[in-house]
Amino acid sequence: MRDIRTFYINGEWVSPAAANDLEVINPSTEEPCAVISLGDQADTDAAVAAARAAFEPWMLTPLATRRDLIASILEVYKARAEDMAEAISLEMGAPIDMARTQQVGAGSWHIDGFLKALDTFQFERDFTATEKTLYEPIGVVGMITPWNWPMNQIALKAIPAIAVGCTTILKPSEIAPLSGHLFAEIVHEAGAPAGVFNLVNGDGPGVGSQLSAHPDVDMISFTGSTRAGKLISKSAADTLKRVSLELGGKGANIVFDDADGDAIKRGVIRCMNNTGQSCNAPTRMLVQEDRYAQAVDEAVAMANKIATGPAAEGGKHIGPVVSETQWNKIQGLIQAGIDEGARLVAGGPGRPEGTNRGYFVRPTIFADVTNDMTIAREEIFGPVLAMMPFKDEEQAIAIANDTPYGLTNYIQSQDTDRIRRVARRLRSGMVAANGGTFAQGSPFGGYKASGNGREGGVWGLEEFCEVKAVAGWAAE
Ligand code: TXE
Repeated sequence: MRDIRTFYINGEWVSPAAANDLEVINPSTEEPCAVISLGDQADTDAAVAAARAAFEPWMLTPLATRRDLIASILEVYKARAEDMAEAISLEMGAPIDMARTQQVGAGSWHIDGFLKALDTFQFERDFTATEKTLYEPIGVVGMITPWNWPMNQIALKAIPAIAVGCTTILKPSEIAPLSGHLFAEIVHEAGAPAGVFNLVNGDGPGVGSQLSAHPDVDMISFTGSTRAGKLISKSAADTLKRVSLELGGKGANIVFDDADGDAIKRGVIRCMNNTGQSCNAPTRMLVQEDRYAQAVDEAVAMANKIATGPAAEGGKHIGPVVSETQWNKIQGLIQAGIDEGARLVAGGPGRPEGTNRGYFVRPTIFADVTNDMTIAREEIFGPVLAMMPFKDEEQAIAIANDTPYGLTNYIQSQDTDRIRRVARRLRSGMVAANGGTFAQGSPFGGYKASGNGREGGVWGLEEFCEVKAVAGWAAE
């Protein structure tokens, strides 16, 4: 059992103002694996004060020095990769091999992407011969992160914020706080000046809303549920701080009748990856009528091959979902699918056969889903795929866009003109065709209820900047 009941404030590990312990549960075993403290207003205030005091000196630190710090963070991050993989698999259930390659790998890839973006980012731009635009750090940034890609989500906020000259306070998810603790150790070891990065553990209604409402915090960067995103925006409203939100999704994967032979298999794997706990998962598979029956058979065969198992075991299985709350939510949605008349073709309610401990969910597929059903509308955040047929391009676009969300959509077709036509009409921040993967530094973020702002690369750096226009910079 790891005891991490300390916060990282002003360059030091400190005890919380008052004791308020919370056990962290290992989702593979349902046993406690760590204990943290939940902070209160005094802890939040101390962290904000440290970040405020550090802001101006850090803002005025030369870019080369800030870049050096990010480069050292990346070095230490890589050296601690195995510690991170263990922590992530313990706190949120990612199988150890997947935690190493994908969870930890995503973080280092993004940090490296920010280093490259820093080399090209223009902090001072000539607007006219006499006017300059200056990109300046917004100030003190509160970062509220979730549990599904815990280390990556911290890196995607803390690295660009620190790189452009902001100072930061992290409140990681209280159910997966090990990554945040490790990240603070990494930043400390890399030599960050006191106050540039601070960590306070806490829950949403406590430290989360205290940061959001804090008059001395200039910006909140949040990743999590649309529900919490709305609450944060309301808490932040009175102080008019900037709020950037990376929220849920309900991605459509449109499979046209000319899709390649691996399209269905690829779609199922992508949906189930990380046990379905990714905001950009393709959770609605729309298949053109002529291919639909065969696609259902292929999807079922694929889902039945996906094994579930404990996070500590090596292999390509999927792990448990993160918590009992999430397990119950997913079970409720599977039952809603059955009750509303979708055809259950793989998996279903309950735990996988032979499992009686751990928050494991059977890889589940529903066919003949209609887009008004609960399982087509709500983000399930588990290994559950909803399949539905469509007639033509117009109908596919209409179904794909008929959702409050707008994060990522997918297109499978051999017809380049069609890919371009459909991609232009999908209302989402990202569209991936034929298994195409996004390049390092590309913008990550959503339309509609999936949030605002963009993370990654130069977009991620800009996110934490104010823009200042200076007239008379040069003599007329
Ligand atoms: O998220 P919450 P939960 C979605 C997904 C999942 C659902 C619920 O659909 O099933 O959210 O997950 C903090 N003020 N995503 O309940 O509550 C909280 O402490 C300030 C999508 O675990 O959003 C934690 O640090 N902060 C997603 C963080 O928000 C608040 C990732 C996430 O918790 C707060 C995770 C408040 N009032 C879940 N309430 C994605 N976009 O990738 C909570 N928090």
